[in-house]
Amino acid sequence: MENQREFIETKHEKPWRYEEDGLTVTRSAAWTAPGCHEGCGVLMYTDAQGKLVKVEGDPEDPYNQGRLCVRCLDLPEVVYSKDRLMYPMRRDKALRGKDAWERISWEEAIDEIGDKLQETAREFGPESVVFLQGTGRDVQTPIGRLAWTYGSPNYGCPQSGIACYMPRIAMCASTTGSMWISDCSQQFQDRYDNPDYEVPEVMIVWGNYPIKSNADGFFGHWVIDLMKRGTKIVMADPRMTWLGKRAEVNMALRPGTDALLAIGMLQVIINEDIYDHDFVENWCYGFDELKARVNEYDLDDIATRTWVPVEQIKRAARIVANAKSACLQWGVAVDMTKESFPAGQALMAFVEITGNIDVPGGMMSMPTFALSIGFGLEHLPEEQAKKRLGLDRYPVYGFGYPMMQPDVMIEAMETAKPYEIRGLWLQTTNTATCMGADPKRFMAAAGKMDFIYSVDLYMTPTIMALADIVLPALTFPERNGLMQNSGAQRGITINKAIESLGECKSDYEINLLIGKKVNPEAWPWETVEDMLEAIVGTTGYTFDRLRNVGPAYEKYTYRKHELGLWRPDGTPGFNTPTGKIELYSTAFEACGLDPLPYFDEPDPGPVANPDLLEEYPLVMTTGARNWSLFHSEHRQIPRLRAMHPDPIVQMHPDAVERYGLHNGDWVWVEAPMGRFKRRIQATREIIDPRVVSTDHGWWFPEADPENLYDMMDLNSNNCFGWVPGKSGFGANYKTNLVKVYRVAEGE
Ligand SMILES: Nc1nc2c(c(=O)[nH]1)N[C@H]1C(S)=C(S)[C@@H](COP(=O)(O)OP(=O)(O)OC[C@H]3O[C@@H](n4cnc5c(=O)[nH]c(N)nc54)[C@H](O)[C@@H]3O)O[C@H]1N2
Ligand SMILES: Nc1nc2c(c(=O)[nH]1)N[C@H]1C(S)=C(S)[C@@H](COP(=O)(O)OP(=O)(O)OC[C@H]3O[C@@H](n4cnc5c(=O)[nH]c(N)nc54)[C@H](O)[C@@H]3O)O[C@H]1N2
Ligand SMILES: [Mo]
Repeated sequence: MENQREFIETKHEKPWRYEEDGLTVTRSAAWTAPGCHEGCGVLMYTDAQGKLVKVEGDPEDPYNQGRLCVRCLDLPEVVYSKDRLMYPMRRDKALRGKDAWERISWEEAIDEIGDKLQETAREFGPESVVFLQGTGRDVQTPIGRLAWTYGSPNYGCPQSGIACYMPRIAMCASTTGSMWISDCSQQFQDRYDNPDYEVPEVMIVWGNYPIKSNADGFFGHWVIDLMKRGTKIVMADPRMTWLGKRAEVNMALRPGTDALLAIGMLQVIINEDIYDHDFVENWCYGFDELKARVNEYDLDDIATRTWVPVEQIKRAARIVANAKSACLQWGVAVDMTKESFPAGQALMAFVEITGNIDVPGGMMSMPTFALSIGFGLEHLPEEQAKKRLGLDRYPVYGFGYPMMQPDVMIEAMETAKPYEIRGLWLQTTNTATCMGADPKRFMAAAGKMDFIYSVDLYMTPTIMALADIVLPALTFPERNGLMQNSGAQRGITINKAIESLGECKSDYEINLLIGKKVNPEAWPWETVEDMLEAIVGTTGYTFDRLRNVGPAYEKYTYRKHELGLWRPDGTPGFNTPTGKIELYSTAFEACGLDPLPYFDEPDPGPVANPDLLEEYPLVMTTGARNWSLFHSEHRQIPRLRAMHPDPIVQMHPDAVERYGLHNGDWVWVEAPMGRFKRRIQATREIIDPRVVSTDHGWWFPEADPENLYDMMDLNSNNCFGWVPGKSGFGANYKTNLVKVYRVAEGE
């Protein structure tokens, strides 16, 4: 196969497996399970019995350079947890919600699933089965493949508006032809020492807390590396944080007003004429329209609504625009505002009109190493592809990622329109506890399904409530795998260090077994290793070679638009209809959407619903990540749980006092739609007295399974409906109106 790609490899002193002080060390990459977005280089230490005893960061890996988070350091507790699922189990459909599982063999499980899928395809069409995953994990590759090779176009995430990363990706892809991330030298094997690299003068950290979340292939400690090298931080976060304290400015905006604040900053940058004229004239489309649009807003009104003083908005805008280089490190808060597209557009415009695209220390494009999302899509017949849920209502879903629209999915489950949905495949998602909005509605809709199958490591409230068969998956030390997508920038193998526990199988193997039942031609491999070889082979590597020389970095070229490297015809520019970065989006216009950034007041919110304020006086944001828990995971891991033992709601001490409450009280947090329990964590000045911030994904694995481990009382998503933005992307998971009151005795 022709392969013109150029890779730079990592030099290792030792082979990928070696002996040290009586232990065997296996070099690998840490990616799920347990959940994580990273692929940090790790060294796994096993003893003479083959037991995993210790995990350390790999100092030779350029990505994390020896550093590692607590969830990896505590990996042996996760791998050997007594709560892990150990064999396949089945439950009578009539007993959903009851702890009435029977152990079955793999053969029975795979036969039953395979037969049911085939029968359903014959009777209702394969589109009647929906294949759902949670957040991005390396094992998502075979999930999409299973859906498409079965013939279903309905693969995706059960999260309203796919309000995680996809809105940013879809927006960037539509307006620039690529996805852009902060340049922290992660694309270079020699990192900060690379001669082409320059440290950004300013990093804008917006709706993201990278130090704790390390999201989407971005290692949070890079921000600190950069600060040590002189980078200044400009932040927008309703809470004051460790990083916020060290920033030039932290704009403590009202949750959900991101688009408005960004429009305010753009107005300053444009009206003070501190943007990059040259870049705008040569490479951007629609600047005059953008200028006119942002000037429709009044800066004083922006300050009043966002709660950020005019002087602070001006200061932040000037720091960004006057910097030699600036990058945008943005997070899920941008997707979790319902109108996430215009919010993202306004934010990207900072780095676009200041000429920070594809320059050192600015925004870099995100290449992938090998085949990732879309692996197997060619097997989906065209007439099936057209049936993807949501394509007709939200045509922008036709650009880029082939995922179905989840809010249309839940409607289809309820109404059988545009066609019947008969079954769910849940792999790597605890939907009712975490990803889905309005768990009552999701569970009622799922209750109508003819069958629900799930693959997980642990019993979860979702599986206990809904599944008919559950299959036990492997953690990453027990299997091989490949880091290939996310913000990876590099290829690296995941290497098995220990034998698998119980009867658990890897997600890849499970899908290979089922794939062979439903479409054997599309799953020609005998083993998972053959499949991985096929994937890695598209780069010219073999698995074994990559294991020895990885991570392998594809040569990165800056200023690709000047060199004609984006467009299929080789002319300079970007891969968009106008050949330029579209500040005014012709793609959105073609889809009937507003082509320019705008702001819609969050609803419920204090400005949209002043009538609600008397009863629900506080603005709530949710989900800010903590060190030891990944979404709904890790609650059953003693040391990690000890770091964050209870679900919390953070409140300013004045607010705690105003409502007659105390630090540590158990309270109900109640929105117009529903309520959930939390413990008060009274903060100092880190949070505005008008705002509360709470964590998500809670259940108590120690509680009664048949009460769904108390999940319904603990679920912050009782307060959020399935209500996406106008584009079908984005949902308000991070803004609502609530009241807080003490839990009564016995409740
Ligand atoms: N209110 C509120 N809700 C939110 C958020 C928020 O900020 N606020 N954040 C949202 C976001 S951004 C996301 S991405 C979603 C995440 O939602 P999910 O991805 O659904 O997250 P989890 O609840 O951790 O569910 C993952 C399940 O997969 C299992 N698992 C982990 N690794 C593997 C694996 O390798 N194989 C298999 N088979 N199973 C595995 C875990 O044990 C767990 O039960 O939650 C969303 N929910
Ligand atoms: N430990 C751990 N790491 C994780 C996860 C996890 O569950 N645990 N989840 C992973 C996943 S799937 C994701 S998507 C990422 C998400 O990770 P991030 O993108 O970092 O998102 P959050 O931690 O939810 O919130 C980041 C910051 O946004 C602030 N914020 C809250 N509301 C708003 C708002 O309206 N506007 C603005 N500008 N800021 C706001 C919060 O105060 C918080 O400090 O983390 C990933 N990493
Ligand atoms: Mo996410």
